[in-house]
Amino acid sequence: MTGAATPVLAGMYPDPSVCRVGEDYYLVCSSFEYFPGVPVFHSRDLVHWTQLGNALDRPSQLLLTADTPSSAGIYAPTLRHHDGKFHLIVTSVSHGGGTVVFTATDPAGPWSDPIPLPDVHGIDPDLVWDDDGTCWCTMAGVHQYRVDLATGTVLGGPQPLWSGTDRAKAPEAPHLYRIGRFWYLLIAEGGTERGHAVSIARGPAPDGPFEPCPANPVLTHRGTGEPVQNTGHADLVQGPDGSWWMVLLGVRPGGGTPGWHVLGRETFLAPVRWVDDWPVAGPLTATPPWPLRPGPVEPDRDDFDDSALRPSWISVRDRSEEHCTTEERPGWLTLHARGAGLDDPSVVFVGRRQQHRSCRVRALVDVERGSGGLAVRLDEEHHYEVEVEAGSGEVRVHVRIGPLRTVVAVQPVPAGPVVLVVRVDEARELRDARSGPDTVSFAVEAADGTPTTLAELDGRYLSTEVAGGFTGRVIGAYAATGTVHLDWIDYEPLD
Ligand code: 6LW
Repeated sequence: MTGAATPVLAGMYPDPSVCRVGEDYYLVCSSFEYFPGVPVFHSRDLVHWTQLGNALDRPSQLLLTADTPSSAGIYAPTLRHHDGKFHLIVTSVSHGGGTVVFTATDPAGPWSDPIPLPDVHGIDPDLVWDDDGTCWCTMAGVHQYRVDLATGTVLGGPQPLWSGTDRAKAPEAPHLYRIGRFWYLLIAEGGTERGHAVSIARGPAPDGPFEPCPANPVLTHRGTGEPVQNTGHADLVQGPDGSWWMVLLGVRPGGGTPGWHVLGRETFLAPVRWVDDWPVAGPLTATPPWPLRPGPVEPDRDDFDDSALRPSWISVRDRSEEHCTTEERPGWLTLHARGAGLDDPSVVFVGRRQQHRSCRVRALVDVERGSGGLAVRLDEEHHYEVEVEAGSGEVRVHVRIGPLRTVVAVQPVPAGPVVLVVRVDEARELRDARSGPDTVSFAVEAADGTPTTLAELDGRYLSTEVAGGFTGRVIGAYAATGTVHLDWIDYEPLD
């Protein structure tokens, strides 16, 4: 049975971890080189998610510098609620960050300063407590520690645990649960690419011994025609009706072969039923059997009338008031460049995840001096942008694909504010097996709103398969030199 191709959290929201507190659900994702980091969501139905904030929203929590490679930074989190407090554990894979815990009484924040666990090594940390209060921290690999979170010290371990199916690579994303009479160890294996899978084992205690499920993997789309691929990295949770579900990551490749995914790894939902105390998972769905309870949704337009930026806006590695402010020109977002464009890790950029296969982003941009505009970013080596250069009175479309840099369009543009447009159109008809996933086009609007298309570009070069790494597209405004003001920015789904 082919599952739904609808994520419950579209766009680059990978490595989901979910926990339930009463009728409320909370979910967090990896955030890599982006600041603020670790988006925190709330839901009442596991389908509609409203972003509450970002757990790591100040430099003392999140060390990202120009030396932090793209797709490094903050890897897979686990979110758990214990003894009246939320616990978030992540791996900061750069600058010796290692395993770090944050706590909060309110998931909307503020979150604590980091509690490092310097002797806990690896990625994909999981937390669980047993009945006597012992805290078990299980890592990709799979190995396990007993830890004291208050002091960040290791009380025992590391000890190896069941590490997945013979010959399967990358046993990771472990999560431990006490369900009924068993302790269950859920893992991802096969790697986060097309071979990704979810497998499980069970045992009498949090440290095993574990026996693998005879039906492993309990969920995978490898080798299938499913529109969602790379499914894995799951976390289990009980639905409002007491049934069991999992959130997990997947991708939606587009185009011909081998397929390119541009939105990053997204979060999907799947039912779990129990047979002989083993889970049977799938198919993916976005319509669980209980009444849906949509929460507040961000409007398509942001006119920057609030002093604080919405939590969905992310920047590359940091965001200081000196370079990014809504105070300087009330009702506008002002970006002061560091003199670095999108090829540089310290570019001044404010963007949001592309969440739809087809969409249009428009912004009223006033390049007071210098240069800047609207960009579609995968990383420093893969981005397309439409840029106004105030000195020359020109608008240009820049293309960066790996070692190649070029300008594909140049056109005069009147001084003062101008509407710039980025449009992404999913490839509906494939020319042949080599067709890319979409077209990314750029335009500038005349004063009467008439758009002039400047360039139409193949979107495959802004995909994870081409760029590599773990992220997906982010669309937003940047200042390469000088000062750029934005009056408003619209994100319009066209799916
Ligand atoms: C994450 C690992 C993975 O730590 O990719 O999906 C890594 N699997 O579990 C980065 O997202």
